[in-house]
Amino acid sequence: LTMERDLSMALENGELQMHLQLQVSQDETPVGAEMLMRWRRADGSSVPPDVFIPVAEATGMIVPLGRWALHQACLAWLRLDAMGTPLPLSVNVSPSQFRQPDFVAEVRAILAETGAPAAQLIFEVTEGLLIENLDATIERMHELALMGIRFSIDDFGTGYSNLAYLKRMPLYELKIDKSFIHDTPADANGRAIVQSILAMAGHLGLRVVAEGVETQAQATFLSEHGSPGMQGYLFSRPAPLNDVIALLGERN
Ligand code: G
Ligand code: G
Ligand code: G
Ligand code: MN
Ligand code: NA
Repeated sequence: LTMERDLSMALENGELQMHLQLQVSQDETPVGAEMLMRWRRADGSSVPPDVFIPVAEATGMIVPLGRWALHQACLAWLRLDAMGTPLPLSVNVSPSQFRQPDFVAEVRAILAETGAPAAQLIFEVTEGLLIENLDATIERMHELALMGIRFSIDDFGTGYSNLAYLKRMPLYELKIDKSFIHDTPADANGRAIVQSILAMAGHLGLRVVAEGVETQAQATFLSEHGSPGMQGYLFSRPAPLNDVIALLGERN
């Protein structure tokens, strides 16, 4: 496939870029940012990540891409810190990347090389990670957590339905999938699901981020039900680091 071949060249050709999307608290103070990979081909066309990430997963390209993304996240954190606006950064980690035998060693090496603090990184993993080798996965999460890395379950509510694993993992956060946020506040089932996740996370002592917040009505609903962190186009779109630095600078 052309995309497969092109993707394997994209990294060395400088066609990949990491964008950042701010996460905000109820008063719209930035509290973190998610690193999101973007691929713009030499001809100027963009390939959406929900198209190329699955290809990268299937071909094993996600391993070098994920390594590069983590390295970029560390560099981004250091630049934000140098500008006086340090923010915890969330990095998406694919299941096949997480399962690489040398994943922990690689994370350690990137942290050592860049000097970025592990405690400023949040690894977003999906429930798909929990389908296979649960014991080995949880053991590896604990190993990384001991280094200071924090963990978030991305797209929470859309995958694996067994909640028993939540108690066994060193978790920091749940990210409520944007499909549920989309259904608030208009839809009664949507409201019920979001309220239930917020209540459960509260009982488990987990931080929550609501994804895909696009309307003021959604933000108001969330503020009335526990004020989780919020991420979405209502507040800021994914953007290159320089744009995010400029935006944070304007606030100060
Ligand atoms: O960034 P949105 O803009 O379109 O991302 C679409 C999907 O691609 C999401 O599921 C997101 O988690 C995934 N994604 C974006 N960037 C990365 C990345 O750096 N690594 C991995 N594994 N997934 C990513
Ligand atoms: O990693 P994850 O699957 O959570 O990726 C987040 C995805 O959500 C990215 O594709 C990002 O571009 C997208 N996104 C961020 N904010 C919004 C939003 O307000 N609405 C929608 N529909 N998508 C969003
Ligand atoms: O901001 P970014 O270039 O990462 O946008 C990713 C996708 O999300 C694009 O398809 C873009 O058209 C769409 N998008 C950007 N801003 C908004 C928005 O405010 N609302 C919605 N629904 N989609 C948006
Ligand atoms: Mn994510
Ligand atoms: Na998500």
